[in-house]
Amino acid sequence: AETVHLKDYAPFGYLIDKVELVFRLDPEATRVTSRIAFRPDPAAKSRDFFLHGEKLKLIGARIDGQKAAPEMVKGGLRCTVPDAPFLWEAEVEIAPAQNTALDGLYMSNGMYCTQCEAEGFRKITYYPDRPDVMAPFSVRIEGTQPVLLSNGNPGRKGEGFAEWHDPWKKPAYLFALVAGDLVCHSDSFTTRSGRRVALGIWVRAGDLEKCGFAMDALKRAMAWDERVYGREYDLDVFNIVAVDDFNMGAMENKGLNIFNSSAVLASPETATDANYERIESIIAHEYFHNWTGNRITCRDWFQLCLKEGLTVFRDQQFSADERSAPVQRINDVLALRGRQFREDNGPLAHPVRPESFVEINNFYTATVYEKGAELIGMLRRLVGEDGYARALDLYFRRHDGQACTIEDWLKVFEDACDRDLGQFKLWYAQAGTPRLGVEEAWDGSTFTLTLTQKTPPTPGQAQKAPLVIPVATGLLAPDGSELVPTRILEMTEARQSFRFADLPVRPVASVLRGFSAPVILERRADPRQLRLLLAHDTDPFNRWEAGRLLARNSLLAMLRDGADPDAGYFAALNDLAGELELDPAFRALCLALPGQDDIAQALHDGGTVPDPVAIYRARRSFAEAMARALQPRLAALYEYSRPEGPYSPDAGAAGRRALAGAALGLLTLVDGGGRARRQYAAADNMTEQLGALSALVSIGEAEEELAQFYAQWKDDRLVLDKWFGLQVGLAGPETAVATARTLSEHPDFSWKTPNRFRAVIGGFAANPAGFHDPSGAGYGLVADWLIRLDPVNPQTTARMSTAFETWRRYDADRRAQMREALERMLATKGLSRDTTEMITRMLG
Ligand code: DPP
Ligand code: ZN
Repeated sequence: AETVHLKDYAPFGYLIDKVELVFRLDPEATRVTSRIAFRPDPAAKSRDFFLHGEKLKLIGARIDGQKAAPEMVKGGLRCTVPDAPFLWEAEVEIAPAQNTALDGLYMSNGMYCTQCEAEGFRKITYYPDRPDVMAPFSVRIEGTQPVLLSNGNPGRKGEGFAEWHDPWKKPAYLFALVAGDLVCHSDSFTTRSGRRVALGIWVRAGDLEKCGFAMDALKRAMAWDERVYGREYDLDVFNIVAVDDFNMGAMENKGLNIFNSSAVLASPETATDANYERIESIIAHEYFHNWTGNRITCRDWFQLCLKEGLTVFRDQQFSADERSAPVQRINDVLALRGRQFREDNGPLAHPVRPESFVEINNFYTATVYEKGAELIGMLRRLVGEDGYARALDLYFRRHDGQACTIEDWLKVFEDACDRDLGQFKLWYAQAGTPRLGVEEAWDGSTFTLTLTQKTPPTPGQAQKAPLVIPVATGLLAPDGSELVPTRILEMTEARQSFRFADLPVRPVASVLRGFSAPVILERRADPRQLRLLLAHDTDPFNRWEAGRLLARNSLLAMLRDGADPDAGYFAALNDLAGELELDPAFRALCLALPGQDDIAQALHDGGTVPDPVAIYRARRSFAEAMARALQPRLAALYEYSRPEGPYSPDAGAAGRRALAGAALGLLTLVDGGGRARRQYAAADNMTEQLGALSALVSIGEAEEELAQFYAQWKDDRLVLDKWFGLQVGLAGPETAVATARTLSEHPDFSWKTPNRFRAVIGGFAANPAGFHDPSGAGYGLVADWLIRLDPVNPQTTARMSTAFETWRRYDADRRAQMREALERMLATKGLSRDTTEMITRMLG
């Protein structure tokens, strides 16, 4: 397979004035005719008329009405064309019912839908399928389905057809079409300049009652983008369609977002608080793309973070505003550390703006998205809120309607804020997580912090240069009062000292407040200082972080030296958990333990080979000790935190349920399961039903409830995913492999549906105690399923192969077993380009 390089970018030789498409839908033989008005681009050097096309049957092509004779080449066609404006017409045939890869035009439960990002449009017709080619599209759909949708504004409509016109020029990856028997949850939004926009969420008949929350989130997102970024919506309609078979969360097609049904549908009985929160953030994310992605798009796929990093940053800001900012920040950092740090410290590490790829779908990664968002956050910290606002205004003014690069993005900051960002740009080019070291000195009145930075080598990048790192820092007095409020220490060198003069006492430093940069803080932590920060830090993130470090250090000591759980930590946590004025959602986060993978990485970083089974056991006994030490407190929290009255998904009520749920999870480890069983029986919402069930599964006492849950929910796909996921995800080391095996033989394991595959195989692979079973059976099971899925759906297979990315961390036996599994997959005949690239890089 060929590698594509950023440095080889060359513009296409032609501009497109308009695109007209006609679809005559048929599951086995859909006809697509295209009429495309091309003209030579005076600014471009190349006159290579190459159109992408894959899995297309060409019926015929004409240029200015004359039969054309294109040369069929790998990945598309070439043709001799006039050196003047011309009309290209082509007719192709495709078979959406045969398209199991869910890329291009495909079918899901009898409904037609599309996914074109990144390179799916070339499976629909011949086209310059690259994001820097933008054009206005008109679409006519002919089909018997009652609902026929495409991008833009609706045009003529009649028996068996509908027409759509999108006035905004767009790249082909934003094209969408939907045809099916759908019903609509409608509403409207009036923009601040007074234009009325018709909003629709399109679902199957039985799901109509589950659209209200997504609609409400959409309207809040529209208002927020006007208020905070001055961005107004720009079409007469905005439609969202829910689809059961979908490779990702959702897609921001212009005016016609297509969503995985798991990211839209919610009712109190079927969705958890976490589901509601995810729906709100994905709805906002896709909506925000209308400006950051659609109006201003990417020049090429190497610039993916231009739209994704910024749009993730914007959706995180939105959630922080709509909910609790500290809780949002902690959750964002947990996700970053859980996925991006893991990626950035293994064989798949790559820069936020990669320099080469084989399959672009493999680069929709935590690094591009989540680290990409962190870079925006750092920029904002460095130039300040006002500078950020000026830069964004300039970005929208200067680049509307263009396909841009990271250079364009940074230039608006340089121009708007009069600042050189040459060194900052390294963050986009250099992979790996910087390690930030901290040394302290005290001379009786001046406190000196010496910071060091070092980024370990990553594949293809042995040497690393120092980065600009904004280190938000404050100082506390030993009595817990704040001596010096937060200031940004701007680090630009490998080693740098910062002085705080004229202090009355030696302070305790609170470093990297709010997690002001995506780095690993390496600091020998004195437990007394950490307990002080846990009790008193004015920065909520660092308060939480102090507790997390105490828990982690205690777990590491248990695993390395057989130490007992840290009673001092439990006492401090007990006090914090009882602070009634503290946000319940925040307290719930403080009661959560570091994850198993987090501990494995910490052991590895400290030079100890992690044993996942030992980690599982240590974590369990730590949790039991914690439950016993905090029992009265937890019992009270469980009793009094739960909100009263009918279920509401708002942040306040969800936070109270989260606190009660955290208490229940711990109490169940020591109370025999009585509380959980009672809660399960009484629950009237999925958050409490699933919370109780999870607690019971964790202690292996859930047989009856699991059977009851299945009987109650077997006809609801999204809920059944939870039933599968929870069993494979929570099973202990003795039963995990057997559970996964049994459930993968279950008649409801419809493995071709990505959501179900992710729930069962992905859920199991994310259970370290099962996946890393010493027999190697866990690796074998996952590898077998990936080999089976690959020919059906390469994108999802490649994504899930990352289960193996940490293989070098483990002992010789496990390493050998994982390598063997990877090599077996790689040796599979006909393995997709997607999966081949991922495994090759992991073995590399
Ligand atoms: N649908 C994906 C996202 O919104 C890709 N654009 O991030
Ligand atoms: Zn996105």
